[in-house]
Amino acid sequence: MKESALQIAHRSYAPKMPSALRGSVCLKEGERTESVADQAAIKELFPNTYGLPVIEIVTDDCCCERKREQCCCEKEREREHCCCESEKEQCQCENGQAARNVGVILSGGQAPGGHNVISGLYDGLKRMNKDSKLYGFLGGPSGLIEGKYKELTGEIIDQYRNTGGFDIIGSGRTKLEETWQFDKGIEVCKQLGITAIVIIGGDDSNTNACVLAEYYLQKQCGIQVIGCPKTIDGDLKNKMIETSFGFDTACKVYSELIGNIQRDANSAKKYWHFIRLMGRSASHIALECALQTQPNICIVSEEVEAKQMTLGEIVEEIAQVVAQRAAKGLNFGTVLVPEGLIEFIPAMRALIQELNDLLADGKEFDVNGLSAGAKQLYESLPEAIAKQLTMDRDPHGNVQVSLIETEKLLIEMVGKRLAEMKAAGQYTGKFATQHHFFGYEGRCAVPSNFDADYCYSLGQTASELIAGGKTGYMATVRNLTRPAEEWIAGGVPITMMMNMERRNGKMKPVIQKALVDMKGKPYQYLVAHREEWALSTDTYIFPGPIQYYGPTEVCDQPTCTLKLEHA
Ligand code: FBP
Repeated sequence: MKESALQIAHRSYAPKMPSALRGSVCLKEGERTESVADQAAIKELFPNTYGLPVIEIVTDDCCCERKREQCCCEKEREREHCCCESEKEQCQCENGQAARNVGVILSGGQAPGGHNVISGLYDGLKRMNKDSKLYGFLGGPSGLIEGKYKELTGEIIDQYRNTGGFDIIGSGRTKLEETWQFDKGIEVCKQLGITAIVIIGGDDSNTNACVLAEYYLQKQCGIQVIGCPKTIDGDLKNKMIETSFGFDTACKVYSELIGNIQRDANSAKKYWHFIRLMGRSASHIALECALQTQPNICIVSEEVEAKQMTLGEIVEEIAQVVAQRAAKGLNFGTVLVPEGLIEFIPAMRALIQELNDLLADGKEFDVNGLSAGAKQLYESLPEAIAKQLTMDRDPHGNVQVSLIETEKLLIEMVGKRLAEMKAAGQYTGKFATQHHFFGYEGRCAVPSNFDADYCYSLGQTASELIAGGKTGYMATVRNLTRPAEEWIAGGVPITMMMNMERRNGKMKPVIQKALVDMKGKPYQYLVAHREEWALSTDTYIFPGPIQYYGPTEVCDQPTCTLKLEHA
């Protein structure tokens, strides 16, 4: 296969890591934890994995009593001291780890850096014992239950270091939630001698990882389960998880494209560009791209919901900005539209819910099955959009928002509103438009240095949690706005992030999804600046492409969201 120059050069990029992960390590346990809400219910559902302590991975000076007690080699246990440098080098603690067979699964949508999680995991396992093996389950969680796998050898891993995509083993959206699936998993793991599984996924996949960990503990089958926080959407974050991997790269790719469009708009001065950005539910991607590029308008779904806005009100706000710019002779601009918007407009959400019920279990769609209000709204939508709303749901029962062309809907409605305003003498400009949807352009991009480093560290962290016998944990790396050497690696019990939510009509334990925080600094920054951005021509920012080689202030910066949140 022919490779690009960057691909060849980048293979030898050595990801930066927290210094604590470099040598011999010790797992330092914190206080016992509680779930974010619904403690009694979560505790009852997860009797074995509830309340576990948070873990921090620290450098082991190799001389503490505990380490010597845990040390697996006899010779080492007999030692009085092994704390001097030369002793540390000879120390058998790491090399004395038993060989392990571990399975890894990529779950859900692609996110840049997944290959580095796997290479970090592989290197971590091999460093502990060169006879350890890593098996990749093919095509996502279904690979585990169908017994479809491949052994990931050093040769394979080397081809994928620092590359984008999930193609090393593929991904999928099969839900792991039924007992028969868990039992099938045990069977397959036993055949391969696998004693730990790493699930790289978003909130739903990590919830399922926890359910699996709990089940395997109950069954005492000797299989640990560790999760890793993935999703470009950026909505898997909380007190312990600063960001999910892939968000950084995806936002940088989209911001480059938005910046390029803004330069074009500012040059030709003839188009309004409506740009829809991926992010199934939360608006983190749209918000981050707005912070990076300063567009004229950025819609935030969470704000729409908080203000209970109607579609008509959103359209009115856009039309007013278009008219104000036109009055200044500026018949061009940029509008960022979050992919999930449609579900945050109260009336649309109600319609979608009715449609979900109507379409459940593959039923034929009949518009007369809708309530009077929902039917009226459905029939008022442009035909194409109405059709898109009735398309197949994903395996989690969600409407596939990436298939709904909200940007076109807004263009059509804003156009109509401007025509009315023109007739009433309130607008004299021109409204020529272009529409864009950025999603797939960024999901498999070559990971930014931030994501390459973060992901490799997550993989190494997962290997340490496995070696420490942990299960029901998510690998974490924190302190991410500091240089990588100062990052803090560890593990957080997945139950700590859970609450009870209604899903498909039933209360279920799930990891709380992080929507844009209206009181948070990133959103507040947008609010403080958006009026200025709406009417100006010289506030656009043009970030340019991701840089991999060069000064650290160009190549290693985290997202604006992360910087503002941790300022
Ligand atoms: P995950 O939540 O699985 O990470 O997926 C994120 C995402 O990229 C969303 O932004 C988007 O709505 C969805 O996947 C699209 O998925 P698909 O390509 O499977 O339709």
